[in-house]
Amino acid sequence: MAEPVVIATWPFGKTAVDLAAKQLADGKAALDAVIAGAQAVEDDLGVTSVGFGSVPDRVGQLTLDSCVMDGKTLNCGAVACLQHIRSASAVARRVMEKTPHILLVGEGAKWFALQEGFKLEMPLTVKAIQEWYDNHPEHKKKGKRQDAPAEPVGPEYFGMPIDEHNHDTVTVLGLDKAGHLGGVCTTSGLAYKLPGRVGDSPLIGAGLYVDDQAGAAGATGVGEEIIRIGGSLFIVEQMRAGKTPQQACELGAKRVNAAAARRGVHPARVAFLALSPKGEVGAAATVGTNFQYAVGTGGKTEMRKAVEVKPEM
Ligand code: SD4
Repeated sequence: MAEPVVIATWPFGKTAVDLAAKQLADGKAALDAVIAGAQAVEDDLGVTSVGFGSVPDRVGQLTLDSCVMDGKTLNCGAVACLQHIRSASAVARRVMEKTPHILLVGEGAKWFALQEGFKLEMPLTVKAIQEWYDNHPEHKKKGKRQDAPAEPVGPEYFGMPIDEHNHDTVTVLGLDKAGHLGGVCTTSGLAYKLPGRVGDSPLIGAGLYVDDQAGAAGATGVGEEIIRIGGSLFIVEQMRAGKTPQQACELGAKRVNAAAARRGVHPARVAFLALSPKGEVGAAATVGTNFQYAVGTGGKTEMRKAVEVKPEM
């Protein structure tokens, strides 16, 4: 019997890990536990980058992206640009279970969710709308926001520095007592993104990949840079080839750096985390990401800070 382990991105990942770890200890399957954990973050209106209460896109619409994957069967499901439905990860799971497809988007994803009995809901909070208005690139006549980092790391995104205020995804990876891996990734994407923009988070192989025979990996950060290198699948394949999760994540961050160098730009903020079938954990990020993640095992949850991989000169 395996010792259960669960890991999740960012400080709010602790909420997910606490809940998922309890479920894993009770013998629940990894996929059930990680989705329950992710839903707790989606439901938290204080988190402005995952689920309801998040800061919306350029024109004020909140669109959600999510995917789930089961390491035992390689079954997976995803939704992108989902509007007015509370839990994107729950709908992604239904896509996996009830359809022959993997990814549903936009109106189609919403239609499917309604057929499945999900409710239409108003996703915006006053706090999110206020933050959206105050920091909207077109509303800020006087240049940079006051709290912008002195030297923003990574590309400016339509005039917004990519920092912890306008993105963050919860990715949760778990190993259950039966030795199976499960994973979920769920987000509102980048605040002020163009309408219709889809990041890495609902893309199997980019934001998430899970295979009992090799390991699980997930991502957070600027999705364009994660998609560009096929981030999560790359890391899982490194583990399949014998790398530890830590080595694999560092290679992933290195690859993001190398891809940026080929375009002559500074690497954007990107972070990876990974879990091996034996329960070993790894994480790495590009410089300036300040990536923290929660690890739950043996009845305890602890926060760790990821190694940052410097670009080669
Ligand atoms: C995206 N990867 O939509 C997501 C955003 C995120 O930390 O994770 N930010 O690009």
